Amino acid sequence: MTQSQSTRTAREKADVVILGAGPAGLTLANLLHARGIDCVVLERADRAHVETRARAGFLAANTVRTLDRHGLAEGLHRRGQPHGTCEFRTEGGSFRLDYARLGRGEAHTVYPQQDLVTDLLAHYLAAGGRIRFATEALAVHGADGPRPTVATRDTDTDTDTERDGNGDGGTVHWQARYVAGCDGRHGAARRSLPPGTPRHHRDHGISWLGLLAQAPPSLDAVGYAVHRRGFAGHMARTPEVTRYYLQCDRGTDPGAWSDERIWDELDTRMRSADHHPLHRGPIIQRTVIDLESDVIEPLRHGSLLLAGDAASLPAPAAAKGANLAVLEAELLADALTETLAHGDTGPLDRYSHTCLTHIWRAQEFSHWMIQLLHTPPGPDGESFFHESMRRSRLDSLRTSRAFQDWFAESYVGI
Ligand code: RFL
Repeated sequence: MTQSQSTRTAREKADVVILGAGPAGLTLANLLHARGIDCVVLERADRAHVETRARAGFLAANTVRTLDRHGLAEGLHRRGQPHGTCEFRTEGGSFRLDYARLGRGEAHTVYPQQDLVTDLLAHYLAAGGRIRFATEALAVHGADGPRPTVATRDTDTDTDTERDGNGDGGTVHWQARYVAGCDGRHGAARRSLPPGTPRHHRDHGISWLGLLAQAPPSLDAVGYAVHRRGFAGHMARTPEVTRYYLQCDRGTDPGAWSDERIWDELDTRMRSADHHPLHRGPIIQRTVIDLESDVIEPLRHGSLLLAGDAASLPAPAAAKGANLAVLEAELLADALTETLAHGDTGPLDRYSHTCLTHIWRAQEFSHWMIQLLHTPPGPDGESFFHESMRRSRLDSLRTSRAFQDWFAESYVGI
């Protein structure tokens, strides 16, 4: 470090330093703060960005129960919508599954992720919780010892309102007893893992155009269209905004898809002519999502613990990521509380193993959904084989009550 850098270096402290203000980081922060554990959240983006980042929407019954247990579900109950039906549209016809009446009889609640994050943040700040926006974690050092540090830098030197000073753009080193890596798959926590840490990764070779339309939902169900031109999906978000997906070629430029082309393609794959037309409106978000899955194993490296997308990325075909994030945040909060408040390190020692059991089940179902919904890229022969298996699976799903119960339990379960 040069002399000029060292003069701009400051030090701060918290027992638990949480990287990232997504569903994982903010759930964890709320729980720890409520139990009197000294913690701080460091978030790279500014508050407005965090509160408007549209991603998930389908929250599992277990997620709602978890948030309820800690008084964090008020907004969700006020504005979220219960949801328990999905509709498959295929070459051979369409069928519906009222999954909330199958399996364990559990439904989803549809509540946009940015609203959940806004609620969690408001609750945390109202309770006096500490957070630093526009603060990027660069690296976690010393995680193999009892005093890890996190090196950070300001990403917005003009906005000091959410920080306690240090607005000079210099480096701040946070000293902690534990660091919770909740900063997603491209965050500093993953980058700070020891070289050689196993990352089990699968690229499914499939891409989606992920779309948000300023238009009401077109059907009162999740829509899964299996079509020879590729998969198309429909998922409610709010009465005014609906999420759609279109399978597309890898490397597609989202800007090359006009609104009209998107709606025409959605109408074709969703077989609107056989049902009813989709409610059209301006496309307000279009991104290409390459379907990839990965799991870091173990989730604990000394005093650095991973949760949410930083721990495991399930491809979004089964709506598991935000649900796992909340589940892991609660497990981590319990484990850190036991350790820091009562000196019992047992739950922290078991944290990784406990989470991985849930993570691999979610990964397995997400993989199953990907195979159900897509024609994989590959030689014709393999595709024919896959097509036939997929048709057979859809048949089982349409006709077998036992299969439907399994589907419902896996679809909503976490
Ligand atoms: P997040 O939400 O990505 O938050 C991470 C936060 O960390 C910050 N950050 C940093 N901060 C400090 N220093 C750094 N170096 C940092 N690097 C990053 C980021 O700015 C951010 O604020 O992770 P978290 O909390 O683990 O939550 C995971 C969920 O966001 C994710 O799994 C879900 O969105 C996945 N997902 C869905 N999950 C569901 O359970 N149900 C759904 O319906 C659902 N739909 C979806 C989805 C993901 C999607 N995309 C974007 C692929 C739909 C889509 C389109």
